[in-house]
Amino acid sequence: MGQNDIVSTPQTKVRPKIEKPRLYKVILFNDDYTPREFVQMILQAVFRTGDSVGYHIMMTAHRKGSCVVAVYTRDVAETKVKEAMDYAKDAGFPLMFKAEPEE
Ligand code: TYC
Repeated sequence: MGQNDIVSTPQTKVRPKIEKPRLYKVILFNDDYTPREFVQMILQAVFRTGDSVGYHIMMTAHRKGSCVVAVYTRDVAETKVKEAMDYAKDAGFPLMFKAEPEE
């Protein structure tokens, strides 16, 4: 490089665009057949709600038709929905969960 060459620093910074992972809510739906205690057991075993939160989620679904259980990344939400519905199916109950993307 010659003595009079100008070395300029780049004016633009490279900022990689990092997208936040989309979150999925797990929704619990009411039905007329699954016992309340069984719903609570699933909420505690699969979604780690604890006693009191599990009871309130179950009762909200019972009274209003559905209730958001929790929010996860897509993989976790779908795995938990499958686990919960497999438990219910094995026990012969029609309990329904769905994973839906958040707006
Ligand atoms: N409705 C059910 C009953 O009376 C209990 C129940 C609650 C079922 C919530 C599903 O998501 C549910 N046995």
